[in-house]
Amino acid sequence: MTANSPTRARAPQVGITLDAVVVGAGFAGMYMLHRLRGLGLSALVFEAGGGVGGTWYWNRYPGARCDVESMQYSFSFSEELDQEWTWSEKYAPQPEILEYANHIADRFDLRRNIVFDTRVTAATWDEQTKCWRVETDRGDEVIAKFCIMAVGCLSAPNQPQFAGMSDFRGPIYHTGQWPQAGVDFTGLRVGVIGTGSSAIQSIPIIASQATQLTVFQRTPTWSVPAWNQELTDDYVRKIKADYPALRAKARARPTGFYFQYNLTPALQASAEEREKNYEEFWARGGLPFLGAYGDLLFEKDANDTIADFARRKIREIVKDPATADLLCPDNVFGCKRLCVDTGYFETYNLPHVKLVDVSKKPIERFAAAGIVVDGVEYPCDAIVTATGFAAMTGSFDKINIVGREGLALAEKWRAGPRTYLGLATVGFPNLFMITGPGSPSVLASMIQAIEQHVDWLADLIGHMRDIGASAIEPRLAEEDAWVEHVNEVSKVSLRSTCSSWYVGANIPGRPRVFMPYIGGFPIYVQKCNEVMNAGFDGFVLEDAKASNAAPNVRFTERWRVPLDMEVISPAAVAAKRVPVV
Ligand code: N01
Repeated sequence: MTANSPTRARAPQVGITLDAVVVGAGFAGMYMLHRLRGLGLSALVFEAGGGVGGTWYWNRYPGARCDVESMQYSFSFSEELDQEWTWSEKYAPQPEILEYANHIADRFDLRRNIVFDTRVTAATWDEQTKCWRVETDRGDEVIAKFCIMAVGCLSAPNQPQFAGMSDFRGPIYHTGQWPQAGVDFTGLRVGVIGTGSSAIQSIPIIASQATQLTVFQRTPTWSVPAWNQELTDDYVRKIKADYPALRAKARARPTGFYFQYNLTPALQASAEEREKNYEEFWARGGLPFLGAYGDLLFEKDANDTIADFARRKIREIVKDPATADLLCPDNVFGCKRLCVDTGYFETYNLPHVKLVDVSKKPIERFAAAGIVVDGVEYPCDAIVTATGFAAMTGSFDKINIVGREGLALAEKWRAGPRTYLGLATVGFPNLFMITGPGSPSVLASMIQAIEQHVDWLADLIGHMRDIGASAIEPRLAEEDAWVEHVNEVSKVSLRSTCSSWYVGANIPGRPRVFMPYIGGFPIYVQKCNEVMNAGFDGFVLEDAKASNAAPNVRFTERWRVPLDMEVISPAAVAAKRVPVV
């Protein structure tokens, strides 16, 4: 792996003018940089971390791995890249994904335009020059025509402030800001707060090291076994023999990744048929378990059948009935992001692992050597807060983004994010978001969602250069209509019914708005393509010296896949028969 932090000691960059500044060097920022350079444009990426990888740079907690199959959780823009990289496991572990990110940076020679260890603090639109002034915590102040936010959807850690936190004598680790050197819990009494995806993955590994593990659970979580395994040479060879075909099939799916699912409604099957079908999908494991029937996220009665099945699985695994009861969720199955685990529920059969319910009596305080709940102190030498993120908008909140007429983005989004297609927002010309709120983003395979956005933006930016346009911004009517549509579509799904981070409800005080677009990746992509075909319909282009009717499409073309109409036709949506993961 190449050394990651070539820029730790450096003089600030002041006064340089660029075509684009990209904020963040995760997969989104790296691919954007690659495309911008391919267009012959000057670009600089600012990255807060010491290396590339974004989410995969920060989330180094034990057991971190992807839950989209690795052969699909990778870039698809380069057939050579697909052929030369080989994943070792069905679900890639974090170190391997980070290695892949570093490989991308090296292979496409990206590091020379990335400034590490530097956090963007402000971006201000200048109406005179039609440029953004971008400032950082290292004193940089650069001017760019385009400011592209590649800040990630789950990148701003949520660290609740518990009473007495500073009294605690041991270390406190947030899963999303894990120490680079790793943590060895051997011989320690450990407390883990939270039972979302990060906790589910880390708890079995922490339990294998700690002398005592206490898990503080506010809401029990649905989790499906990963059945992770090493990939055989034969399997990899078969996929690589026709990788483009798999990529194309994935692009046509509501989630942007391919798996087998069943479109029939759950309640049409007999109880015996359902049981058999759920067993088969459980045996395949992972997120595709939700594809067992077509209506599971639309009809509560249908959802109850999968929830009953999954509760029975928990009770079969967990030996102590009282602990099993506590671990059984009573909310809609898959309403919060479904978790995928390896040995999570089994961990509670270990004698040194204890589950503490904090749903009714919350954590009272941290003491010098433990956590106090309902007057009882649970001893801890180290505490892990697996308490999630300020999702979708949290990373925007950290930057003082000021658009036309002094409007702050934080102010505009006070009641919830408003965007056109999750790509841009009125009042902030030439400011783009990759997987922004209002786009499929976290409801699709992230890398595919990123690629589609970057390709579309690269075509837009190339087109603006071709026609001499100085600025672009959505029209208010189209933005309002899109926000309305995102909101309407979300109501079709049971996912909008619970207090998840999808709706900002995991953090007190955040507006409750369903943030990602749940209408399905291909339908969204089709909308983006239509907007482009119509000369960026819904946007206002300023100072165009040539016609803006026919964009020269370079990269978006590969996203024009035929829709798998059986699965995602508008009729299927209306009939609530679109499997969503
Ligand atoms: O965060 P979460 P995460 N007192 O928000 C609890 C992706 N991801 O980091 O549910 C006590 O899901 C909170 O309780 P509650 C994936 O999209 C992917 O685990 O709010 N508890 C919850 O149990 C995922 O969904 C992968 O009642 C408190 C937990 O902390 C997303 O990231 C792996 C509390 C937070 O769970 C976020 O996952 C990891 C408090 N004051 C993450 N505050 C893979 O690809 C919060 N909690 C596999």
